[in-house]
Amino acid sequence: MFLTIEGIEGAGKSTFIGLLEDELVKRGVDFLRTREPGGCALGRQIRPLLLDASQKVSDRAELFLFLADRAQHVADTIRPALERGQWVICDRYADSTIAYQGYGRGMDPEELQKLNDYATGGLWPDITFLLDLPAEVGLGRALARNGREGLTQSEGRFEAEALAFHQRIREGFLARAARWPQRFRVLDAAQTPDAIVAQAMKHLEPYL
Ligand code: T5A
Repeated sequence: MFLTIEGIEGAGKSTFIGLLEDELVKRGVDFLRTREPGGCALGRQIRPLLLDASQKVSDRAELFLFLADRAQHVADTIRPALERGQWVICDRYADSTIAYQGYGRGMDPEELQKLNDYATGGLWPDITFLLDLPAEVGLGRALARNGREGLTQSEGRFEAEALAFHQRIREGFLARAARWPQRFRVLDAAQTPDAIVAQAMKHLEPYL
């Protein structure tokens, strides 16, 4: 089972995955939690290049850094875990590239779909949970958290973008969910974390 979690900034993915892990442990599921960017050794070197707000990165360079991170992550981490029979729970994956670099930055989503196919060798998730909420709510949460944790400069390049950018990304995710309804499960991320996870577990019940 290859499970990805997607959403705009501050949608609550990390919080959600933490609670989901607890539920899966209770049910004896053998899983690997990972994330993008930065889910493998090479990716951990790429991640600061992408997220540091003081870096000036062109749109195309940004795209290919995310794709390089993903290609290596699939090869080193995701495929081996799936081949061992583990579930893989990945915080962001190819849908993020199409939402952020496509709908957010204005690159052609169809081209990005093909590039992701190439980078991943055609590996797409079995289920994608989209944590959906208004961009201003998510951004407000993310900025408050970054302020508390002092991440503004070193990991805040995307949070520093204008609200309209994040609204386009939300619309992009929702457009993808409408296009692939069998893969996507859209969860209302304005609920409490416990309520969101309870809803997700109902979707996973058939696979447990
Ligand atoms: N990106 C990534 C691309 O542009 N293209 C790509 O291909 C990929 C893979 C990654 C950045 O890179 C971009 C997207 C991102 O901008 P990141 O540091 O990994 O950066 O950041 P994010 O993935 O955005 O994750 P965040 O950590 O910012 O957000 P989360 O995980 O969604 O949110 P979380 O759980 O930390 O929660 C944020 C705050 O809200 C609270 C939490 O306590 C926390 O303070 N919260 C809630 N509050 C109320 N109700 C709830 N249900 C809540 N859930 C959490």
